[in-house]
Amino acid sequence: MADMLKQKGIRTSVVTTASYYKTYESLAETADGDMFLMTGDFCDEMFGFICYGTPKMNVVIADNIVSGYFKEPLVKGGDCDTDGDTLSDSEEVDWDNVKEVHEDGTYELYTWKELCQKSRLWFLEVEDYAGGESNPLFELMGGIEVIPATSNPFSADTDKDYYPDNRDEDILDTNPMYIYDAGINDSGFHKGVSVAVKESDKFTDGKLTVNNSESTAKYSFTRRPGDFAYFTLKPDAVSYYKFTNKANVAASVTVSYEKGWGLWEETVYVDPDSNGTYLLERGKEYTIEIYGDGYSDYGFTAEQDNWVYAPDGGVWEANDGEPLSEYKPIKQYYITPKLLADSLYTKIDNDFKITTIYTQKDLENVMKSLEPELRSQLREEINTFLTAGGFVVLIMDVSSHEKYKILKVVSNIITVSGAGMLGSERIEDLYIEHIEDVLKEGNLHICYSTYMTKYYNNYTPWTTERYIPKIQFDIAGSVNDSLSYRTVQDACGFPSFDNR
Ligand SMILES: [Ca+2]
Ligand SMILES: [Ca+2]
Ligand SMILES: [Ca+2]
Ligand SMILES: [Ca+2]
Repeated sequence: MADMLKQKGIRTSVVTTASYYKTYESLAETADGDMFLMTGDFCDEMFGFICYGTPKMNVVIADNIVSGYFKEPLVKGGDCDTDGDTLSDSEEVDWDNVKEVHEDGTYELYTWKELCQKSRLWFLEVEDYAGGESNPLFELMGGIEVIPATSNPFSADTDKDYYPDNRDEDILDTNPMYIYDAGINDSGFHKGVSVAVKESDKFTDGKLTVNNSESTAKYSFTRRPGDFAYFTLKPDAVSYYKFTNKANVAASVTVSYEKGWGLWEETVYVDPDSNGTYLLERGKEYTIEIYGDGYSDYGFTAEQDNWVYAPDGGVWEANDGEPLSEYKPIKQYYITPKLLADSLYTKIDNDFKITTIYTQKDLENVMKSLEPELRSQLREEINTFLTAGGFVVLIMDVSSHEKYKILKVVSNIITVSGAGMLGSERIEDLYIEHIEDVLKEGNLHICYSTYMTKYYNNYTPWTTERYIPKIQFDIAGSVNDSLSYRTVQDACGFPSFDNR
């Protein structure tokens, strides 16, 4: 029967389950056909069978066997690249383990069994092919001639780790995908300048999207369900990160790093904070492992999360769990003009009185910089004079009577300019009213820092108005576990001062 088909030039292939494989094997072999095992998703194989003119070839990579079709017959030195990974078919083949290569580039092959035996010297496995004998398909396919290969010529990504074969450091083993930290650096947002997209310095299959109107910079990846996927990230500075696994069924994310070395090496898992973000340290190499159940590919995004929306101000704090240098500030208060004006002055019957308007305990923390003593000093020491450029407020540094900070208010722009040029008159009520107007116009957002040393408190403009940086890079470069931040609305439950 098989001979008859062959004689008539009818090439016969068989699609069968494993149990009938042996029954039909000789038929397909005699009639120059192919065998297709109905295991897993064999659509690709069928597609290849229908579309390609070349016969199906069996390729062995280490201890695995794959079958497929070359776009053009395989020839040593040929430049056909079936899978489009820029390595030619010939470059993906391990010609040293091909039985014989003729002058014209054609060749003769070992069977898989011969290849395994050849890779073993006595009990020593000299090549990875020796491991093929324990492959479940070996019993079935051990006698078939195979092409030995260093990478899969039918797949652009042999180990399915999303690094294509031509870019993969380790073609047969999973490498974590690279997340370029500089690309997602969010420190430039909320400062009124556009953040540009940065090119990755290494290969990544992620797509970097910078959205200046939403102040986000994130990498997006697509991963297949049912496999763990890995990413590596080495922060350039201590930062908060948000990792989002968008698998629509069961989704997981774990973040870890290796500690110690050799026998003492251990994996340390990092817990997310209550917002689900991770505080990661500078220079440490973190591995992010994700998993998604379900049937369809899913998305994964990685971004920094170093800003908190604080329309009513807030407090940033580096606790001294670790000793901070005496020059490092431990607290910064971000104060809105309304909050400042309200807490400095209340106008009652045309008289200005200093009153405490907010009584909530948490708000007292925010207002600590303006506690009664300090507040009265501040009021006493505020001096004004008008300039051509606009309204200038001189605020005396209350803890060092030799220094003065000058907040120059021009429209919405505030600059700190110069120090030590006090010489004006004590403030008059007229000017207090004027100051209050300026404050209430919303022109004076300030950031007040307390320092550990008693010599220095200072006021600087809150240039990222309505947003507080969770991390002060210049201050907290080496602080990791001791950072905290609170917004006024978190602390007090106020929806917003503007809406009250
Ligand atoms: Ca290729
Ligand atoms: Ca390949
Ligand atoms: Ca790969
Ligand atoms: Ca790899």
